Amino acid sequence: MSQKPTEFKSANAEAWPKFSESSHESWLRAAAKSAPGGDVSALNWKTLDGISVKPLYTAEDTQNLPYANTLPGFEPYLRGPQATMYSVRPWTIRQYAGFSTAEESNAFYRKALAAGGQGVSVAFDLATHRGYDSDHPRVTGDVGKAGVAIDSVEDMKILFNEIPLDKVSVSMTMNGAVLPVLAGYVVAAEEQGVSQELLSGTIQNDILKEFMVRNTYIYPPEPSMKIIGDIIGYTAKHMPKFNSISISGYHMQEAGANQALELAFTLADGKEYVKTAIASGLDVDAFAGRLSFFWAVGMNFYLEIAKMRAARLLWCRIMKGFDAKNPKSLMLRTHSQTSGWSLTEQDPYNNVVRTTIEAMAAVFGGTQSLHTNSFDEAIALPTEFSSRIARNTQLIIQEETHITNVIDPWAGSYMMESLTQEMADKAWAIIEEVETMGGMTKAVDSGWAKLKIEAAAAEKQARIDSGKDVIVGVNKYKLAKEDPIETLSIDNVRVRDGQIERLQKIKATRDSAKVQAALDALTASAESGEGNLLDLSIKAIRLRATVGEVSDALEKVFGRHRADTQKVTGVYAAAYDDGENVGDTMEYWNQLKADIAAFADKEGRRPRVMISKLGQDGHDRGAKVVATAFADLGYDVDMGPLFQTPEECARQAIENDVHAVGVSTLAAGHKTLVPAIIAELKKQGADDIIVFVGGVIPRQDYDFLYEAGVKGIYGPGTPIPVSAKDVLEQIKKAIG
Ligand code: MLC
Ligand code: 5AD
Repeated sequence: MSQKPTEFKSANAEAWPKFSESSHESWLRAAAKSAPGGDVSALNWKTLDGISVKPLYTAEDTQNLPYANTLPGFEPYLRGPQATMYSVRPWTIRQYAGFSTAEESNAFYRKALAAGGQGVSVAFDLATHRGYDSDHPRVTGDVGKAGVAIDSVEDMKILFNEIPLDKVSVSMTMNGAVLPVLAGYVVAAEEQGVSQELLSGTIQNDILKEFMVRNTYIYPPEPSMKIIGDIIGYTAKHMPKFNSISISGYHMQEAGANQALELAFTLADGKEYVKTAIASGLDVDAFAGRLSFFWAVGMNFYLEIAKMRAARLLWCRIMKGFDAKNPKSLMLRTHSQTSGWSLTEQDPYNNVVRTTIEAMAAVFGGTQSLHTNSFDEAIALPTEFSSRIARNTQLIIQEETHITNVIDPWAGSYMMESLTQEMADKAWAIIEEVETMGGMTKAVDSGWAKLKIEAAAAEKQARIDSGKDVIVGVNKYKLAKEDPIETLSIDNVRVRDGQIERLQKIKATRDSAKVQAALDALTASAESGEGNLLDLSIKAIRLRATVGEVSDALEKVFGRHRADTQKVTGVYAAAYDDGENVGDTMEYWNQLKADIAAFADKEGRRPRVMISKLGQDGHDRGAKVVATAFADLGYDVDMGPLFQTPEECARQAIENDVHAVGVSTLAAGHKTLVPAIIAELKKQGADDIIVFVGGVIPRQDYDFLYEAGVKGIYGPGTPIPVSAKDVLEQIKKAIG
């Protein structure tokens, strides 16, 4: 298409000279002169979603887009749910935080609110997520580590002390133990003098993605969906300002999903929750206005903005399909968080820059609420200093840049409007694929959805390890020497002791008979399906039943979910096998494969490793990717199930006669759990099995782990072939 002759008009039109005309054809000829091999199509960037992004977009690309001319605050809400968006009220600065005790977390929240934070967002420890009280033997390594330890409403009251719950909105990231935790919040507010109908906030309550990626489920899918139905029903009736769910794609992207997959699976999850609530007898417009969403925003700047715009378009389309009439039911509102996965342990101050870029994409995408990560993310939980920089990143965007003055500023960009449509089309095709499988519950149950994400993760990792994708400071521009940074460290023995003491006090002072009756009522309701489980949980929590007790009362009927551990094969190797852009890493890869084959010849069997996850840490992206890559290299790989105790892990390792156990740790439990597995192997007579560790481990802890007997530590950013080679050497040494 020929571009219109450029006729410049302005107040002083006379001053402009005539410019010569251009056409797309003449641009192609000009571009071919500098394009590699004279081929302009070689400049297309093929994204992992399968979208081909061109180097140049023109008016022609947007000519036929049906939704490009809509307005914010109107269907299909592509340009934002509010008519005025940030020009009247910017997004909520809502920083996710929680660690150690309720006292310490409360002090942190209050300081953050005083310094510019605008909402609260609670991170619970893994014991709480999985419905265990702090005194449970399975959680000794987890109490107070990755979040705050909460056992009862007494802890909840401390957590929100002097935070006015009728004014400050609170998000709680809770999915497994969602009933006792939400109940605890309601009762804590009540005892603060704030009644339920005034509570504004959000509970994550998104169990489907837990079965795919985040893994803090308790019960199997079916009763878990019943719980969600009860929460949506209860909040629709009694808590009109409270968002009953935060349907989350965040963790999918963190686990490796590309943007189209994240978008499609999340909206498909949303559809499933709507169906569940309707099936429980609710009218769609009675609850759908309080469904909210949650995206990850990573380093794919354009794609992330397009994804967020496409999401609103598609959700409106989906909700029309349910015959929703209330505008609130049709508009997608979302929280966003910058990507934790994109941050590096190496040269960590670079992460401030990455987070800023990602935050800008979230804001251009029209988020309602935002968490910006701290730069020490890949090493430990944020310190007060790193949290301040993260919060200030948002304050600077809100108050210094004037970005908030214009609504949906990317609208009308040839590129952005085209990408938005392409992203919507890609995601819609996946949503339809899920639909033909019978919906997301089925796609999750069969393991299909999880494997799709894991394959994408392995593909991405191989692209980085082979140098095809650049990460500054990790696989290019590496520092010769890394200076250590200060990190937050939590004394979890002290936290656990304190929690146990408080639990004993509560149990000694409450009316035990009444508590038992309330717990029995919960068990009976789980059995019969009669009554509302949130209503009954509130009654039990009011009487000082604990999080663990409420969870157990339901587990008696529902059981505890155990996931299969499937793994993908071949995807990692594929990045090397095509031989493209892998440079000298190819040689390393081939040599290592030959070494492993030689080991097998000599020993009569392949080197065998067990990749394991200990304690309640369910982040298994790394473990899965490592297992895939090791297997592709020629190792025999066993995958331990999630949530093993050191004792169970040692037993499985011995039964399978492995040479090595590799512990993947991302939830700060390493100082407790790693020495424990080494001791268990010894105790069970197998100290010839070597132990190596990978994941998020502060440098300061390396010596401690080596002294405990660990043979290799592989932090974030270690190319897998490098760790695989080292493990092979260590195994050879151990065999002698
Ligand atoms: C906003 N409002 C406006 C307006 N902008 N009114 C008029 N004009 C405008 N321009 C109104 C809204 O309608 C609303 O009122 C009120 O202001 C608040 O705005 P909001 O946009 O709804 O913001 P907020 O309350 O912050 O809610 C955002 C949300 C919510 C809907 C996305 O669900 C939320 O806060 N989610 C956070 C989730 C979260 O933090 N998760 C952390 C996960 S971490 P009204 O009356 O209409 O409500 C995690 C990590 C891990 O998961 O794995 O551990
Ligand atoms: N405090 C602050 N941020 C946390 N995250 C997880 N736990 C905490 C916590 N206790 C953040 C990290 C991680 C993401 C899932 O949430 O950014 O990548």
